Amino acid sequence: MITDPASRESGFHVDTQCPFCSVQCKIRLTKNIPLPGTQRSTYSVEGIPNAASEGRLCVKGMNAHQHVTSTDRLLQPLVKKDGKLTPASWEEALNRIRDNFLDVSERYGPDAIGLYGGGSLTNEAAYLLGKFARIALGTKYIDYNGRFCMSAAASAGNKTFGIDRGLTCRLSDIPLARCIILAGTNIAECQPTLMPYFTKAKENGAFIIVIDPRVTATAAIADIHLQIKPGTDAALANGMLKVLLSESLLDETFISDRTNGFAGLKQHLAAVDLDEIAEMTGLDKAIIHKAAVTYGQAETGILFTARGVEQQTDGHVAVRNFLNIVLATGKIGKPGCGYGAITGQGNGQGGREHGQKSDQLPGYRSIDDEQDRAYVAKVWGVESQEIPRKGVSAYEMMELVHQGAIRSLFVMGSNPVVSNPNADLVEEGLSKIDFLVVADMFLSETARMADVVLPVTAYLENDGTLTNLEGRVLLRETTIAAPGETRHDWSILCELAEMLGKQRYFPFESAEQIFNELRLASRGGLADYYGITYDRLRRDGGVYWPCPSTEENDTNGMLFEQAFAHADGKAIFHPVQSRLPQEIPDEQFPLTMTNGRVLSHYLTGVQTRRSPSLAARSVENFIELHPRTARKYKIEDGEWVEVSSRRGSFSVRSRITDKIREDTLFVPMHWGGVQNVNKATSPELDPNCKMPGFKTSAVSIRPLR
Ligand SMILES: Nc1nc2c(c(=O)[nH]1)N[C@H]1C(S)=C(S)[C@@H](COP(=O)(O)OP(=O)(O)OC[C@H]3O[C@@H](n4cnc5c(=O)[nH]c(N)nc54)[C@H](O)[C@@H]3O)O[C@H]1N2
Ligand SMILES: Nc1nc2c(c(=O)[nH]1)N[C@H]1C(S)=C(S)[C@@H](COP(=O)(O)OP(=O)(O)OC[C@H]3O[C@@H](n4cnc5c(=O)[nH]c(N)nc54)[C@H](O)[C@@H]3O)O[C@H]1N2
Ligand code: SF4
Ligand SMILES: [Mo]
Repeated sequence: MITDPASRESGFHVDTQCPFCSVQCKIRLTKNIPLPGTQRSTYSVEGIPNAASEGRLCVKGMNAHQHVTSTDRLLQPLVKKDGKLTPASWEEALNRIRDNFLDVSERYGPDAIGLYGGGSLTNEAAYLLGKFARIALGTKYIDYNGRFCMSAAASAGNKTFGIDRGLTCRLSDIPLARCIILAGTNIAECQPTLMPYFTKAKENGAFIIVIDPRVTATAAIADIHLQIKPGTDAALANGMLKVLLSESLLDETFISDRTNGFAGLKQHLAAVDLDEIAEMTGLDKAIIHKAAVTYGQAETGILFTARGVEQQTDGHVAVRNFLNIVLATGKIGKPGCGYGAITGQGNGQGGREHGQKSDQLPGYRSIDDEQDRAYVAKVWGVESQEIPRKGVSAYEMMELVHQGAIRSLFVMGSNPVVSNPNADLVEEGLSKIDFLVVADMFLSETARMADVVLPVTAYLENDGTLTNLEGRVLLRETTIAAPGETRHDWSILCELAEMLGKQRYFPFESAEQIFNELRLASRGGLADYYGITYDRLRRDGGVYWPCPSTEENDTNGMLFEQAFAHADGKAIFHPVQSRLPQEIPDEQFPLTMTNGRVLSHYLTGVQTRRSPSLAARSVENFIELHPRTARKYKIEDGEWVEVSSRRGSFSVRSRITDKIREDTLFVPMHWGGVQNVNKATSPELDPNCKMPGFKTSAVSIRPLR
């Protein structure tokens, strides 16, 4: 055990979980005691076998401990005095927050306070943040960064299947699939330890179809690569459905027994013209035909989507159209079949189930549903009228900040000035807000703007559960003490609640006690965790939800074997119009820019840049462009370019590659400041789920000489 991460005298040994992506690989980390005569401790990292990662780790997991032991860690609260963040005691910091919240609430009403959470928080912290907003503060304004991540796929799953769990099957089904479609997902860089499931499928003879405007590391395993024009996935899915229909590759029995609404889809497909689809998507008609037929003919198949399809203003319906393909061919609810929305953040799945979304209560309950409200009110010991109604989505909260309607904002586990679309507006809003609190391990771009910064524990020091991309709940325990004066997210919320006079609703002394209340609050909901206990998690290593009973072990991970989650047990087809991307290139902004990730950095890079081994792999941002595009705009490889859109401009170094479409540019999202791609992205939101159209913006580029 150690008390200070910088301590060089003592060693430790801890079994933990990677803090980054949704696979949640299990790690054994050992800090070795320095040899006599040497100063520096060394660390050994091993993957521990568990059902998802099977003992593998990627480069981020191997080096995750480096940010935890970084000398940049915040070890003491900071309070702004004379415009400067200055070390302060917890008492002073929390008093500042309490005084402000009470004052703002009295003067402008509780809705003038906003909370902004994140998908890296444990289930316990995410649950408590939702409860804190509604019960300790009484505000309706709470949302979280998963809005930018999972909202399109989650809402599509809810509408089509009646439930949203990232994978409807198990990872172990992947090697059994004869055809796999990977739409807008770059698993090789974003969930690298899952790649062996796909290579095993390929060894078993699977045919792999990748849909991506770039030749990614994932596309390297593709048998067909559909190098699509950004933002046209819904149209491609229409083309594939048309082929499946005309080639009679539909599963008529499945359609009639297990679904509703096929007649409407069929009627809609009659008007779909493959030549038009080819034109819109920039793909060859024959290759669309081949992809559809291969998937249709395969005995088993799994279709995956991720942010490439989903972070669009039609992301919700684009996913629904891919789900139409899955349903029409009956490839779901049986071994080797299913759909997967590849979840992003470590707790991207659990973080969207227990109430940090503006429209949601724990257990995936709806904040608008009277029965749901009454149930949760009972668990919380309040009247259901006391629970506020729904608020607005993450970016809309930032608009309210900008307009001055939200006067105080509490950010826990996010770096919104970098990760929101239209970042200049967000930065402007936060720079003039009355009061900003950030709970973080580091002085992120957002924390730097705060009035109070609260230092929190990192994954190595903080107990809790996280739910991986499969819907498997995993327990992360620790024996390592909180360094310096850092505190757990959940204990900060409990203490603040007490200071606001709401102690009786937040009497928790451990993460496990919070989890036990979460179990009750989720009981009978769609995401039912009631049957999951810490002891069971310790014993079984991980448990799939839904898990309604502590008694029987009836969760095998496969959903929809007998029925879908709608009241009548049937899934719903939804006809989707093909449309052009949200922003069409024109004379002034002639190119389409998309964006995404690289292997060694995580999200806004606040953590990975503090890991020397990871930072060294990618030190600065870049823009990928095709050689012919580079020639046209007189850009040389490696030179700085300015990229501009209707929203704003940023500058990055060029990287010329023929692995991208000629009409498309690609920029990673991991850097803030002048290199921030989000200065140029569009804040237009998908009306169905409020996902911003991150992945398609019309831009211009010019060399910066
Ligand atoms: N290394 C690393 N891993 C991560 C993360 C990270 O930051 N770094 N973040 C985690 C999180 S939170 C998330 S959400 C996931 C994200 O995981 P992914 O969604 O796989 O990641 P992205 O790189 O954003 O986008 C995936 C691919 O979509 C393609 N794409 C862009 N536009 C389109 C389009 O219009 N249509 C189609 N079909 N494809 C398109 C991009 O070229 C890219 O290769 O990764 C998780 N894992
Ligand atoms: N252009 C563009 N923009 C995007 C995307 C894209 O593909 N393109 N992707 C979007 C997606 S999918 C996502 S998920 C968002 C994510 O974007 P952000 O929400 O900004 O995510 P992070 O960069 O992980 O920021 C998390 C912050 O919380 C801190 N942190 C980590 N763990 C904890 C914890 O346990 N407790 C507390 N209190 N703090 C913690 C970290 O140090 C960091 O400062 O970005 C979105 N923005
Ligand atoms: S980043 Fe993801 S794949 Fe890599 S070690 Fe961490 S959890 Fe595993
Ligand atoms: Mo994400």
